[in-house]
Formats: sequence, C-alpha cells, structure tokens
Amino acid sequence: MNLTQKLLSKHLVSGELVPGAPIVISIDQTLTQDSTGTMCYLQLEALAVDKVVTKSVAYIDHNMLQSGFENADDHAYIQSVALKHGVYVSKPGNGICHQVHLERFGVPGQTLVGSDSHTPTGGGIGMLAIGAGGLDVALAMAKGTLNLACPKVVEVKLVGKLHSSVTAKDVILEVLRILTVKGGVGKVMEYTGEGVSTLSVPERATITNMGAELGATTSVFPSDEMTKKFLSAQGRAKDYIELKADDGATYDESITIDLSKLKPLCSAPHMPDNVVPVEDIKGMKVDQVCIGSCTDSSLLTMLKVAAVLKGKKVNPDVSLTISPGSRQVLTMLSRCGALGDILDSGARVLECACGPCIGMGQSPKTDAVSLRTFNRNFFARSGTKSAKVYLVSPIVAAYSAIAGVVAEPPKNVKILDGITLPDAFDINDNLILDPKDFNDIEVVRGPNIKPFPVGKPPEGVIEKAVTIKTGDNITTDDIMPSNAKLLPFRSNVPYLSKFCLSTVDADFAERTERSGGGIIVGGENYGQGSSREHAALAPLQLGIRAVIAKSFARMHRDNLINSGIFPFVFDNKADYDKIDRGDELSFNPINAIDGGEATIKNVTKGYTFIALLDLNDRQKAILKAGGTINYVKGNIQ
Ligand code: MIC
Ligand code: SF4
Repeated sequence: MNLTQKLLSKHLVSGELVPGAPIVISIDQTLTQDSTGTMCYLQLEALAVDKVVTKSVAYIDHNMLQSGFENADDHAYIQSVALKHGVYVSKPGNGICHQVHLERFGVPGQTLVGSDSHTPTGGGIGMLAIGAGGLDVALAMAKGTLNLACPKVVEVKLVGKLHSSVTAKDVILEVLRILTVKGGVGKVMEYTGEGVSTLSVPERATITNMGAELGATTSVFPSDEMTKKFLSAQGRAKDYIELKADDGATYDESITIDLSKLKPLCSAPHMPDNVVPVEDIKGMKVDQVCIGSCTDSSLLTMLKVAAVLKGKKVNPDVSLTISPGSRQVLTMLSRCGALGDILDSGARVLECACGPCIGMGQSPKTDAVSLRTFNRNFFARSGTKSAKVYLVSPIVAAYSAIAGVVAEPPKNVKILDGITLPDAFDINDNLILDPKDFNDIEVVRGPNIKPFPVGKPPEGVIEKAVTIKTGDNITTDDIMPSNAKLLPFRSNVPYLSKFCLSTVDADFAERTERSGGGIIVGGENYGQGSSREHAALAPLQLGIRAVIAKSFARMHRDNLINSGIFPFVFDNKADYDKIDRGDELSFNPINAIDGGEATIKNVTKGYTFIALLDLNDRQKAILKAGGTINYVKGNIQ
C-alpha cells in the first residue's frame, strides 16, 4: 500500500477504497479559523451538539484589523462558543492556524479536517489533513467523521537536493507548472523518493500547503527522522510514529522532480499555475514585497530572510512587510537577534497573522508590482484590482526587496549555509485556551452575528434566468470577495451577498435579486480556491438554485450541495457556448436527483440539453431536503 491508502484504511468507517467511490473516514482533529469559523460554529449550534468529539482548535488569525466592532464581536463569539463546546482556542497574536497547528497539535498518522483550504499543511507532518466547508467541519466535530470521494493517489517522487537559493516554494511551483490549478482535483499528492529526507518539516509543509492550489484533496509526506526531530524540538517526541509507503507500493499516476535541477520560479499574475522562471522577470521594478502567510512563515524561512537582509537596506521605493507565522517564530527571532537584522533593514514587521495574504491591510498602490511569498495571486485578492502579484520564494523576495527590482539570487548562497531548525523551540502556550479550564460559559453574540440562510426542499419545476455566465477557473475570491472591508461581515451573509461575484460583474447581485433568483453558468474548475462556504451561502441568499459548469472544484461543489444548490455539469461542453445571460432555463429537480442528470430546457431559445448531476445517496438526500442543515436536523448520527 502507499501511505495514503494506509492512512485511509486505518480511518475507514464505511465504503470501499476505490477512486471516486463515496467513503466515510473517522476524524481525529479539526481546526477552524475566524473567517470561516463564525459560520461553522453557528452551524454547530444549529446541530444542537453539546460537546465536540474530536480534538478541535479554533484559531483567530484572519480578521485581525479591528476598525469597527465587527471583527471583535466575531472573536468574542468564537472564543465563547468554542470553549463551551470543548474546543481549544488559539487567541489573536498566537499565529496563523496552519503554522501553529503544525507546531503544537499536528500528530503523524492522524486525520485532520479544517474549515480552511490550506489545512493540508498538516500533510507535512504525516497527517491526512483535508480542507472542507464550515458545515462539514461542524459535522466532523459533532460526529467524528467526514464524507468524501475516495481520491486517486499521485506519487510525486523527489530526487536530488535543493541548491541553497532554491526553496520548498520552488518545488510546489514546479508541481503547479506541471499539473495546473485543476490537476489535483480528486487526488492526493504523495511525496516519495530520497529527496524527501533532505527536506525539513516546515519545508514539507510549504509544499503540502500549496498543494491546495492544485485543487488536490490533500498532500502528504512520510513521517521519518525529520518528523521526529521537529516533534522532539517542539517537546512532543511522544507524538512521533514512523509512517511510509510499503516497498513497491503502486500509484494511480507518478511524476518525478529532480530537486538539484530546480531554479527559482514564480507565479505570474493572476493564477498560481502561471509559473515562469524568475530569470524571465529579472530586473522588473518592484513596489511591494510581502513575506509570510501559512505557506512561508516558519522560523526556518524567517532565519533565511534575516540572513539575506542582515546589514542591507530595503530599497527606498519598496515597502517590505514581514509577518512571522506564529508567536513562537517571532519570539525566537527576537531572542536570537534575527529580528533586529530584519528591523535594521527597514522591513515593516506585522502581526503573526494572515494579514496581506487575505487583503487584511497592505493593499498595494495602483498598478503596483507586488512580490509575495504567499500561495494565491488571484485577481483583486490583494485589495488593489490593478496590482500585479507575483508569488516567489522568501529568498527571491528578500533579494528583490533590497534591489528594488526582481533579483535572482546566486545558485549557492553562502550566508544560508548551516541555517537549520533549532534542537528545541521556545514553547509557551499561554495564548492557547484549554476548554477544561472554563466552566459555565455564556456564548457572546454581538450585533454582527446574523442568522445564516437555509435552503428549502425543491418542489415542482424550477424555472430561472441565467443571471451570470462566467469563464474558466472562477475562484471563491471572485464569488465571495474577501478583503479588509468585507471580511468583517463573514457572519452577516445578507450583507455579503450584495458583493457576490462583484469582481466579475458588479450588477450580478442586484440583477439576481430582481429576477427572484437565478442560475449561474460557469466554465472549468468553477469555485477553485478557498473552503469558504460563503461562496455558496451568498448565492443561496440571492436565490440561486443551480450552477451549471464545465467542472467544479471539490470544496465548492460540496458547499453548494450543503446549501441545497444543484451543481450540474454540462454533458456536452459545447452546450456552454449556446447559453447567454438572460436565457430562462427550466428543469425538474427531483427527476434530476433521482436520474443523475437533467434535461434542461432553454425556454428562451427553445432547445434542450443534458446536464449531469453525479451524486451519492447521501448527497441525493441532502439536495431533496434542501441542504445539509435540513437533512441532519434532529438526526446527527
Ligand atoms: C484563503 O486563503 O482564501 C482563506 C481566507 O484562508 C480561505 C478561508 C476563507 O475564505 O475564510 C481558505 O483558503 O479556505
Ligand atoms: Fe491565511 Fe493566506 Fe493561509 Fe488563507 S492562505 S490561511 S489567508 S495565510
């Protein structure tokens, strides 16, 4: 067996491990963060659960700017509702969920579900770590299980060793270049080969983190001596177990990457798979450089950045921001003096949080070129529509911040030699609240917390107008934009829905409401990116009944079904071309659910076409009930 099969079979509750088949696996741990967390806990409350059955942690790391009462209300709600239900709370300032989880909670061999698409970061420590919508995470907390389609397993064989100026970021950019942003859908990326042992846990975590950009179910590394070293340095040696694929294990697909041949790479605007060598953009003027995010903010990353910045000055035309991934990272940087080197260079040190990655501040200036060590450069995500965001490694970022133009570091950088992980990390968990220490908690519900929309069981024929037709690779950032102005309303879906798909068409929300709801027509990989179920709840609020696309991203499709919205796929992709915005379409929802496809009538143009609705029995029952909340009501098992 390969490692993925071992982890899946150890956790298999029901179903067969055949790619594509519906399976249920047991879940050991869950994580939530604040921008998806409010909705997740509102849904957990709606499920009327007393205490969670998984080891669960609620992180507060996304919506950190408190420019009004809204985010602070959300934080107070999450802290109280989490502790009441037996969930640990990682307070603001403690760090980004995925970084902290790796440091303090991740256990090799265990399963983790998180209400954030980058939950696969845990694969760096040998976890089977999967991102999901908030409702699926609430169900995992309540029942200790997760429903999913059994993935295929892709072997990514690593050979050779990285040069010192090439990093784990370049490895995952190379995988993205080969496989694209939809190349991982329905698959787990499993890393093997002798190159694995040359990568430390934080480097592995950079790779598994950004595996989310492939659309993969998750990514996983073996658990070996490197894992043991990391866990021992975190004072958690007892959590170590060895995990690896059997000799001669087989895979559904396989690719090989020679680490020694990799050069610094970057993702050019506006898609993570738009990968080109840094060499190709060398010399381009840079306005902003941001180092951090859950992909690249470990102590190892920051020590390398500090070494490059030491004794140098940030170019006067560049704004360099640095967000350490956790308080542990920041504390250790300050104690070893590296923070002084960073500050002396003229960098702006930000809070240990997502920050600019989710547009929570630091939107660049008009037309800016911004180099970021993050994982997403989707159009407008930075908060500045005209900005051009390039995703690069921390080494390229630091060199470029000094040069003021994109700079390619030399092949072997002497100053980086010998920078390794410490034998012991500084451990201080006083920003982690243990639910055992809190009794009689009252849930704090400020005025920002609004009820969420719930679907209705479908009845009769549905006839609605197409109120938008999009192209390929529409992201959840398009469907439900997130930035410092909108994130404070993550617990107020009625307000958020006014901005639904506004990056694509500013009038979509109003038009859909005016038509009494509608249907969305999409291209390939519709809904890629985030786990945010707001990208399904906002359309539900506007009365969207179906999305007909060429293909879907996994988490978004699940979120649509959870919300009672029909995710149809064109049987014949050519039918996409025949539909125009404004066309009235009609279908019989119950026949579609039972038959696995619908004959959809284009009432305006007078023809019919087939749209597929590939559902398992549970999903059929969910759509018939008008969404998961109705489906599970009073029947949590
Ligand atoms: C992101 O990186 O887009 C986010 C913000 O972390 C999201 C979660 C969200 O939308 O709140 C994610 O990746 O799932
Ligand atoms: Fe936060 Fe960015 Fe990571 Fe999402 S991708 S969890 S916004 S740091």
